[in-house]
Amino acid sequence: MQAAARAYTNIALIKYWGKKDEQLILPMNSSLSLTLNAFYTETRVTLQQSLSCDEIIMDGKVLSGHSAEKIIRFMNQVRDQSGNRTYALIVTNNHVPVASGFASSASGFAALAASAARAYGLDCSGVALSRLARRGSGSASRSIYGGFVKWMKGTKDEDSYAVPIDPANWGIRLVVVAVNRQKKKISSRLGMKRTVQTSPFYPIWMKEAEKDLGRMEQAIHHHDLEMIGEIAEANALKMHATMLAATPPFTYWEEGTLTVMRRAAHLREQGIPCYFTIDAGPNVKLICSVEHVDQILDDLSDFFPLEALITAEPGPGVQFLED
Ligand code: 2P0
Repeated sequence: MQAAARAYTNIALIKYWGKKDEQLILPMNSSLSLTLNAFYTETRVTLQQSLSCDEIIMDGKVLSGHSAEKIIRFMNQVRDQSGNRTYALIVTNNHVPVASGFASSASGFAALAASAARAYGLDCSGVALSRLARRGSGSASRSIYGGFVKWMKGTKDEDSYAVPIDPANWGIRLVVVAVNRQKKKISSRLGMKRTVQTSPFYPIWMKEAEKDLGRMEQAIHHHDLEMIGEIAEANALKMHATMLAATPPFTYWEEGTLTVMRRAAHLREQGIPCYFTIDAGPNVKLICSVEHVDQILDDLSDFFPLEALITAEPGPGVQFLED
């Protein structure tokens, strides 16, 4: 009647941007990510007969409002699937480096899916957990596994889930540059909806994303870091281009975002392979090889405080925690 799990966040190299089904969280395009060891969430779910609603404690504080509603909607699905109507105490803690600016729905819903599935006696296979995590947040479907992970868009609830494709244990690193830690004004959910509905670039994005995915799988297969970086950078730019063409237009980029993009180009001119990717926010992640991390940090430290620079290694998949 209780279970706990830890899940790590992931960064998409081929982005998920747009939903075909908002209720089931089925994506318009398949995506591919790298799970990271630097940021994780631990969640314990305890069923309690005495409760008249779910009680959620996040990072030591009682959670209310929109974030709580999202979790309660998710828990209602867990109760529907299990046939057990008991409410739960949900205690969740995010382990993110101070000042990183990261609060991740990917690690959050992956940890919640695993702990809730076990506590309510649901199927805890990788496929089942990935499908369940997806119902909380699309990117969470990928955090069930470690290393490089592909989320196959599928056509319905049953066949839209992630699969591991490579352990990523051959020296790839991500240098995360925290440009701004404020909560963003346009959520990913809203941003992708607006883009799907209004951006004339959106149909092109879907075609390009599928092409990029195929090429990325080849690059990963060959452990070709430069190819991985080039494809990831181009894919991120295409996703951000869809937003500039939306009505009303928007961008998540800030001045600091552009600074990091330019440093990546500069570092490449110096012969250091270093490529950026950017999610629905101003922060930038630089894809590189372990042997170039120090040179990259050295370059960036002229522009950003050291606490804004976090080096992440590939991380593992979801883990159940014992008492
Ligand atoms: C990704 N992002 O693939 C993309 C790239 C942001 C940009 O997945 O609405 O929080 O909960 O399914 O998973 C962020 O979107 O969105 C995201 P929902 P989610 O990582």
